[in-house]
Amino acid sequence: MVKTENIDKAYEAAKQRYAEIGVDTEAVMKQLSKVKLSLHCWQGDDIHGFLFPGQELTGGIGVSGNYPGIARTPDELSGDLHEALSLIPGNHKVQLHAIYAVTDKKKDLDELEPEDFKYWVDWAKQEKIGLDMNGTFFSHPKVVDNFTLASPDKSIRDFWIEHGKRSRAIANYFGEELGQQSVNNFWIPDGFKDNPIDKATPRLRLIDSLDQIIDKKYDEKNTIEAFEGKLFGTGIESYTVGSHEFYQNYAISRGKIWTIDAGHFHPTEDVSDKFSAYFPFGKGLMLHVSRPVRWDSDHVVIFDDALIRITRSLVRDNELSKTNIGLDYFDATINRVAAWIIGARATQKALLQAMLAPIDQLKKDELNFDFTQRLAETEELKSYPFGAVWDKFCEINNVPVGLDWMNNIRQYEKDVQFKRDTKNSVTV
Ligand code: RNT
Ligand code: ZN
Repeated sequence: MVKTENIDKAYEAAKQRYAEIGVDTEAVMKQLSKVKLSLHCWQGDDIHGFLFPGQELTGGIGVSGNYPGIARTPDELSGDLHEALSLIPGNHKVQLHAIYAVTDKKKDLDELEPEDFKYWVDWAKQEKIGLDMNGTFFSHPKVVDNFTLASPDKSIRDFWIEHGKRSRAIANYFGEELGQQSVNNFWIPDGFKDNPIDKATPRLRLIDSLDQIIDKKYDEKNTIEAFEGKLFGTGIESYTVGSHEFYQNYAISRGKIWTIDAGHFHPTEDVSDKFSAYFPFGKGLMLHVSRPVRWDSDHVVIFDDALIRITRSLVRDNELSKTNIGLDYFDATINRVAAWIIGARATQKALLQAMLAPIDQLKKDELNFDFTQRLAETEELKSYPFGAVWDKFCEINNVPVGLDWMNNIRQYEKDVQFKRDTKNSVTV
């Protein structure tokens, strides 16, 4: 166990060091406690959901690993989410996918209603958290030849349009019931493995489908739609209908939100450079914080350079209030609850480090073309004692400090996760 007196001593010293450069650690901790992360429910059960047991995962996304303790029921998944939330400082949100509906009779994606999510709303009320939404446009027989909303087949499009409309009614219900806006994220897997002849028409079909979905007006206090592009996916390497430019333009022209998934770009692209180019035109941003590794876009988020660049841009350019930060990755080679905690805590640490900087002073140096000062200062800042402030932040938010949260996980595995009968699991 990390000793309280050591946390406090280190924090007092850190507070002084930051005060010397004009940074108020108390104010920064307050600022950090206001940033909500949206935890992605699908990390807990390898994106299976509850609507279609045994359904194969499609859409070019894949989960590898078979660490014991996967959640198989709504109670197991919500219990695991509760465990994760209790080990992450602050108050957060959870993002659901349509396939996580809890229904008494079998229902298809074009039949879902708000009441099919009552289970989650009741749970969210207990947890005092908000819910975000995602339509599920994959892992379903009506994804035909990698096409959904942009399919040339009208009956396929109509099925998915209806699903999109239903997802909006559900997100609106989340907002109404929980008193905070529910972001409804749209990602579709449509595209071609090999070079298409016609790159234009599928995009026009997608616009038409999306326009039909968003036709009905909902109060934005309750819900707003976000649209997520991708460079490519496995199986659609040559052409993605919903590319980044497509959705950025779509979101701007329709007064909606653009989603940037940090794993969806070419590896040398700096995602953090995109926010300030978008915000003068766009209403808001949804982030899927993820970590690309070679061809995979969904490794567990860690405190790496790409993440630090993202949080620095959000903080320095004052974009946090217009940005919804969600997590999106899946790893079944490690404890799935720990995966949530590692990614969430890494994101918060990166935000904290970005906030612990004399930003106004740095901006002045830049305005004065004092690039020497700017570079020297930003380099020194990297080894300032932000870890001591992070520990204090955990302490005052009543979550374990340092690695202590792993004791909770080891206990939770023993008491809960390892007792689950994996023989009955749909992943076997
Ligand atoms: C896929 C997108 C999408 C999914 C989730 C499960 O490439 O990133 O956000 O990961 O909807
Ligand atoms: Zn994503």
